[in-house]
Amino acid sequence: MTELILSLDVLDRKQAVSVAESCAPFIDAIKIGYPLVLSTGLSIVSDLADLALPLIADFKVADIPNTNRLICEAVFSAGFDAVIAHGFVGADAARTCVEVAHRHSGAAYIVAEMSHPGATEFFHGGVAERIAELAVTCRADGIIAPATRPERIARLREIVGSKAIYSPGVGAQGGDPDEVARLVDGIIVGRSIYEAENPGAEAERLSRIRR
Ligand code: 3DU
Repeated sequence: MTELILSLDVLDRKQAVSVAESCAPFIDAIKIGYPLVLSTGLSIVSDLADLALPLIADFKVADIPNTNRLICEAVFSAGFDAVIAHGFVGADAARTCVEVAHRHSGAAYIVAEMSHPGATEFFHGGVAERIAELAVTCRADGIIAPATRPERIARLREIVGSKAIYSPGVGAQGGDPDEVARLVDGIIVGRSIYEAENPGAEAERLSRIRR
């Protein structure tokens, strides 16, 4: 069944914990990025630990191999279960993230193509395909692909095969959860859930339409 991943991009610790608690019965993981961590510090990881859900660090790691290694070591030491890294930095840098993740029994996902309109400025002409190939070569656990362009997900699926595809861009960015859920292993949803009047109810609704 397609997973539902909550993208917890709120800035307030109490709100983050409350949204996560209300959604917990209906979601498979929580994705945390710079907005929340820069607002609350890494202690938000222990605040969410009781929910016993995998925590994915969406830091889109994109540096030289040594710096990627230092970042990913800090991510897993903080208690995260997975990290998201960019692939455009090249195989050596991306592979470092995968190696650190696996050493910590965690997972690493590589951004193959992004979901916003401006992404097409550089993610075209086979770039995303090459990054998806890199993700396979580097033994990443999966890729991130855009829910706003289902035809691109289908193309990238041809390259990564049974590797996981997680897809942001559902809801607020225009992606259709029904259409995308059929193509991917997990949909990543932020604003549609945490800005809803009742985030738990919205998470439950999305959990019912996923395949
Ligand atoms: O648009 P939403 O509010 O559902 O949030 C989507 C999340 O996924 C957000 O954290 C964003 O930074 C992340 N993301 C994308 O939206 C698109 C990408 O290509 C990669 C990550």
